[in-house]
Amino acid sequence: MKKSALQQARAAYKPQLPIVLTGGVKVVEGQPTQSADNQEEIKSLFPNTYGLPELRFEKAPAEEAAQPINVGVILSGGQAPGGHNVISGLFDGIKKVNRKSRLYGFLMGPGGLVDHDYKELTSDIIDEYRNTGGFDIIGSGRTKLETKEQFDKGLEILRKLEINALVIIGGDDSNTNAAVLAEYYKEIGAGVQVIGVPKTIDGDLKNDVIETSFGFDTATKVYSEVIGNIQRDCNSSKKYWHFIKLMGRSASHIALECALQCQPNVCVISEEVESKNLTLDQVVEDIADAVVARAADGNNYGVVLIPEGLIEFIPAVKALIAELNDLLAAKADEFAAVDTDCQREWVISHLCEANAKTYESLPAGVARQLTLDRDPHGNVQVSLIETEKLLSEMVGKRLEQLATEGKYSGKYATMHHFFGYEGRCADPSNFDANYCYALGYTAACLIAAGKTGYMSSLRNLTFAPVNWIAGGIPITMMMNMERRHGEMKPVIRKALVELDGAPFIKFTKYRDEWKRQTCYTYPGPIQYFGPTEVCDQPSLTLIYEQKRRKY
Ligand code: FBP
Repeated sequence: MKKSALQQARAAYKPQLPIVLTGGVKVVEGQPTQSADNQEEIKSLFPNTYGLPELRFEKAPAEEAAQPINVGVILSGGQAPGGHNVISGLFDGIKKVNRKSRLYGFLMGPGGLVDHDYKELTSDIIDEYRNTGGFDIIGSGRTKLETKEQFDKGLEILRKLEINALVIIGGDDSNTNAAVLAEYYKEIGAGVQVIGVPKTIDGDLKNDVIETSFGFDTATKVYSEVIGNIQRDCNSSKKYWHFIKLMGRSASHIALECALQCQPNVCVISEEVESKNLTLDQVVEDIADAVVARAADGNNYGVVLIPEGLIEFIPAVKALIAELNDLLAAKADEFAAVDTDCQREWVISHLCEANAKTYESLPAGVARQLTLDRDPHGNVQVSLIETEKLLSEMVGKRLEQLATEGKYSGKYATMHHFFGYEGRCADPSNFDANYCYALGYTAACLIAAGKTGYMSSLRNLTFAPVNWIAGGIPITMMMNMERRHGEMKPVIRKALVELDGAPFIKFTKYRDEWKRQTCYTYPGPIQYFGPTEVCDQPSLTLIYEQKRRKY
């Protein structure tokens, strides 16, 4: 396959490992842990893997293990830059334990395990994918691993290939499944360990012990580059308001990071909308304010960032979605049998009065999207809702009204964008290339230490990689009980933007200035070669959250 000049140069990049992982390691155990909430329920659901201690690796003399370890790996859910480096770190890690160790990749996500669809990943294959973006080495998928039948079917192939451990690279839902699988295999004495790796561009798989998920850094840098380019274009022609929707599912971490990087005129943060109990009209009013104020200064242009999950956070819509989730779970067959043209009426007639009213008030396309298929984890597919168009149209209507009242006399022309898929498979930034390789290598060390039910962890991430702290975090420690598909389930708690957190506070300090004035910054493309302050900066979110100096 023909390789670009950058691909060739990047193939030679050697990810930096934390110093503790450069020889042999020994495990240091911390105190027993507790789940994030609902401790009694989680403990009873995970009797074999609850309460495990946090683990930290320390340097020890290197020696080859007597037995090879065979490992299976699964890429689960949406793509995130750096997945290939997790796999190459895992490969190098298990080969370091014993050179006869083997790595098998299950194809197209968790479904590959159940369907026995796999390929062995040899050094020739791995070398083709080092430091590249994408998940194409084995593909990814969103099959939810949840039933005993699936686990048992998976065990058949794991036994056949003499696999000792399975590594699941995924987001909060996939790591929840990793914990359930680890518990089940431990309970039945299957002799298969399960280790999770925190992946998602959305940045919502993080907590006190997991500093960030991989892929967030690269994806937000890609989006910030293009937002910066749009801002420059907008500031040159001075004739459009650009409405840019950004991926990120429920949480607004991506939008917030891009706002900190680019200083747009407006950035809506869903978590704030929810906490202030704002209606859609109030969100529109706030954007219209910016348009009016800038028009008064002669600036009929601007940039608005919108997180893709916004609609779910408008309290009235949130209540509607919760009822729809339960309704569609309970009456799935009845709903499916209703003629498409009559589905709207069917839904309205089955909702409580308040939710029926909200449903009727939404534009038909948006309302319909809320009733369409969830992903296998029960999430509304928010990336399919065109919130950027919805908001820009509503702002347009509000401006017409203000014009008739003599309060606005500017010009309002709009452009719409959705940035999501553009960033998910970019070549990983140096940060993600190093982080991912170290996550994979750490997973190999956890397996070699005989651990199961753990998530691979690196901390101290705002420092240079040599100083990162490697170890394992019990997955049950991150869990609580939540309602899914109409039932209470144990899940990893999703990290939303904290309104008292440092990144949001930083944003609120400057946003009024950015709203009226033109304060755009232009982050430019990711740089792989050059001075460290250009190439190796972690995300601003991570820097502000860790409240530490840049390195
Ligand atoms: P994960 O949560 O699996 O990492 O996926 C993230 C994401 O990119 C979201 O930001 C987006 O809403 C969703 O995937 C899109 O899903 P799909 O790839 O199935 O279109």
